[in-house]
Amino acid sequence: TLRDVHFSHDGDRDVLRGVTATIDGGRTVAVVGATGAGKTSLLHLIAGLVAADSGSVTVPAAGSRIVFQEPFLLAGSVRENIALGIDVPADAIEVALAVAEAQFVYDLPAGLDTELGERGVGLSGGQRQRLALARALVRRPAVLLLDDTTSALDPTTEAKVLANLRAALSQTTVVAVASRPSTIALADDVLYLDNGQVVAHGRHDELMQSVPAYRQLIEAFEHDRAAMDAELAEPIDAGDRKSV
Ligand code: TTP
Ligand code: MG
Repeated sequence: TLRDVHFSHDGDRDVLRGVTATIDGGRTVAVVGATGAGKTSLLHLIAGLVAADSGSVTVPAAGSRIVFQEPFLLAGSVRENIALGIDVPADAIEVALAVAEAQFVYDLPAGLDTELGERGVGLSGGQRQRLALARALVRRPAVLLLDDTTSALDPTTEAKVLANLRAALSQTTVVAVASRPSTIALADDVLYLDNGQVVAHGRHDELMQSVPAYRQLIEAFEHDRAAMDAELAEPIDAGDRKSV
């Protein structure tokens, strides 16, 4: 369980303005909002990466882990990239890879011993995201913070990962920034942020009914997603793809 009653400033401009939210332990909460609304800043606060200027952020003592949208890879083996310096039993790695739908690593030339990074094998965006998720999972987080972590996955794989997380981590609170409507609909609750403020907190279908601005945002996300899929049908440079 975590409770926030806080403000946060970046320099002289408030990024989060009087955010109050209680997230019950064990739930999956989607953080939804337009670009710049303060979603990443909110996760940074929960993770303790930044401090609130006023108000308070309370998280369970067991510690939280944040997985970023563009997960970094170190020059090192798959195993080293997952363990990142902690001692992880082999079966824990296996379980984490299964939950993250990252079994592709077993098909790499040397499996878990395959060297990654500049001198090694390169991974796709979706593969990196899944590996980064496995890295977070072996740390047995009490609160798992995902910042559009699964956005580069196809919708089917993304839905599988979320279902796995729910099954494997019934005690873990998951706070996930999400922009794909089908993903948002899977969360227990939605925290809708606009311009640094919590505008609504409730079930996705309820907010769709009762909060017109939320419904418009979701419709815009759907529209963007459709445009992206159409773009994918064209032979474009992969570098032109936006992440939503
Ligand atoms: P974010 O919290 O990054 O907004 P967001 O995560 O909702 O946006 P996106 O969907 O694009 O990821 O930013 C809110 C404001 O805070 C924005 O004006 C940028 C600013 N900001 C900083 O100045 N420093 C930081 O480290 C971060 C994370 C944000
Ligand atoms: Mg962000």
